[in-house]
Amino acid sequence: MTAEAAVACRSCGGLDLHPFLDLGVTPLADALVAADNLDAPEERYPLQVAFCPDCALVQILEEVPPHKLFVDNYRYFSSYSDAVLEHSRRHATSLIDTRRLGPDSLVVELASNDGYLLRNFVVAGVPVLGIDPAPDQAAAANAAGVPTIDAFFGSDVAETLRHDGRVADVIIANNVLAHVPALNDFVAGMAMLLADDGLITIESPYVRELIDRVEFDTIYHEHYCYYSCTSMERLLRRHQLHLNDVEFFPDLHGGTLRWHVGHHDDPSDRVVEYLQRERDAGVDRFAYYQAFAIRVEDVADRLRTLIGDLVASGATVAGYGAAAKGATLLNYVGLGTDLVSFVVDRNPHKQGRHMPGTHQPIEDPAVLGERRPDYLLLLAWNFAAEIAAQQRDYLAGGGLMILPVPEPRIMP
Ligand code: JHZ
Ligand code: ZN
Repeated sequence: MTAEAAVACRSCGGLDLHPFLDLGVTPLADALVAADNLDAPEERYPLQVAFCPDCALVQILEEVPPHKLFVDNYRYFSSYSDAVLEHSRRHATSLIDTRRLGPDSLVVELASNDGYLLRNFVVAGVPVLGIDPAPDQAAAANAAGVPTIDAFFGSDVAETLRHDGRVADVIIANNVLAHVPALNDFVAGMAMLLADDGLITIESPYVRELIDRVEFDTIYHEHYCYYSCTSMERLLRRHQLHLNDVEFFPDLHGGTLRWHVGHHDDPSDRVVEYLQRERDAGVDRFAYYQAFAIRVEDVADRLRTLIGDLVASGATVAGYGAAAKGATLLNYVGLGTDLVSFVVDRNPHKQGRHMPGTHQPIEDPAVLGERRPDYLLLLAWNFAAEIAAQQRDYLAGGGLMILPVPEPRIMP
């Protein structure tokens, strides 16, 4: 199966992309397989990561059409993670305070999913608009009282909204810029929709953490791009937008940055510091990425050996979290149902289906009580603390958890 292979950088258009990691030809990470479809061939696409020396953006070469990823096969609902809900509630509360938002304001969220974040503004009486292309999630948001347009955002949507007299005081773009192939059109749309004195906040996993903590499993076809402050700043500047502050959340999705962006140019000391530290570390040069493939292979080998040895000694292993990153991990490491027999996930939209490629059945976490696997491989390792707290009984009964990255180990 081949889709478009990108030859030009999605940000600067540079033609000198340097590949540094090849994860093979893999199924789409969220294309969970229905039980009656297990014999049908799955669509598979190359998964190769490259660095652009012209603007420092890390990106995959393949360009699977977004419709296939976010409309046909998307079962990710943000509301199934308590840590995400709490992080979002705090974000909303702080925006309401610092931006003095009220009944005359407008908060727009791009990729608003099931309304997990915007509902905090709704209860505070602040008008909101969600925009999300995933039909089931947009419908769930509307049903929950969060007005949501079911569409891909871009300059055309921004223009229509502007034409209707809608201007955003705050635009929130959490975990969406990684998911956008037409990056410049998307950022142009944000610039167009933002009020003169408005604020955009953007959250995305930090590429430095991906590299340093060997989070190779967060690479999949939905994630076209992987950001640093350097690449983000260069992208924004092209659209007369400015990076004015940056915050770091080390535990969120393996290390997330939140960038504060506006029409005016007023960088905080933190922005200046982050950019300087990235230059010092070489995040803007290819050498920084070159050894990554060897480290990924080493982690994969060790995880395969660890689980292979456990199973050979008679132990049973299941996976926790039918996460997109779980699909990359199982497929790249080569963990079939002979090694990891099933996966649990509390999202009912995922239960009853099977992991892409490796085909583990996805069950309700309640089955752990009866089936009691000896080990739980944390495919959603980013929620290790939340899962451990929730699985106290499993742990108290002698069950053990395995963390796959940054190096495979049995917890604690
Ligand atoms: P989770 C998602 O990636 C999707 P994924 C997306 N591509 C993205 O960019 C990142 O998030 C940021 C379940 N779970 O969130 C819920 C439990 O069952 O790490 C999820 O299915 N019980 C937009 O899919 C999965 O695990 C729990 O207690 O890699 C976690 O997936 C918790 C906390 C989660 O991301
Ligand atoms: Zn570039």
